[in-house]
Amino acid sequence: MSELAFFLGCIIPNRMPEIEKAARLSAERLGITLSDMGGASCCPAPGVMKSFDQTLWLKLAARNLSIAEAMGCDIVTLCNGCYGTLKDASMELREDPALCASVCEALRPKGYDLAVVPDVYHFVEYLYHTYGVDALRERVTTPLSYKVAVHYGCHLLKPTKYRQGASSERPTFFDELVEVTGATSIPYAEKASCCGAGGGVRSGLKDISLAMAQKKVDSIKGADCIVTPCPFCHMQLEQVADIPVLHYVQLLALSLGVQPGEMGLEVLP
Ligand code: 9S8
Ligand code: 9S8
Ligand code: COM
Repeated sequence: MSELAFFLGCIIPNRMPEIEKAARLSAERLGITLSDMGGASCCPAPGVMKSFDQTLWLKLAARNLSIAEAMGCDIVTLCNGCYGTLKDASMELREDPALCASVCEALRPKGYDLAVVPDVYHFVEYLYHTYGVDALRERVTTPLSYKVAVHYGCHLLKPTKYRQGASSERPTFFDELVEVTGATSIPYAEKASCCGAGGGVRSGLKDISLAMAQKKVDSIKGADCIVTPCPFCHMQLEQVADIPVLHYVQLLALSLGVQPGEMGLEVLP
């Protein structure tokens, strides 16, 4: 089917390779080709780099976009933060041709260019809006029966003007994707809150960051696991949760018949 440039970011290759494995095995079963982006750097992280230096943030993001452009591919990523940066940068460059021209001028001497700005998708967004929930449902071979506390994370939903589909205040698309696997998404009080990791809070204000994660997790009752689309939220919630935390692609892979051991997982109780 479709070929996409696979943007891994920093956390997955460095700390959570099991998520990459689950994504590759899932994509294979879904007929999606994920092609590696040679020379890609940190996206750079939206809540950190963009807050300090917008111009440098945009140039580094544009360099990553240009790698996908040279491959002739749109980009897909497994991280909310990477999605936030690459998607927002792609939209800012498209909306402002003069800005795009000046960024390209800086990149060209280094061998990078952006004649066409590629589309950027979060993997879950691609599955929902492009691949389609019905097509996905047809591929599920091993329906799961877990009760899942779904955590969206902030950058998947905002800024709303650059996000496809339904309202970011009461989103349902990710719950629907979770339920396609046979799992049930259960309600909980702090479902819409930030995990406390993003925007440099985890690095700069450790106590506040942990308290935010704790408040969120404490409001989850009766779930078998937490499912997120973001490796940063994942690492954060794992510190305080007493139930397993899974990236969506891990849940998906299980429902597509991948054995837990093939992707470095132990079976849930
Ligand atoms: S890259 Fe560097 S720090 Fe990170 S994982 Fe997601 S956000 Fe983009
Ligand atoms: S880390 Fe991932 S997307 Fe964010 S800023 Fe609020 S939530 Fe967790
Ligand atoms: C969070 C990314 S996924 S950042 O910390 O806000 O940049």
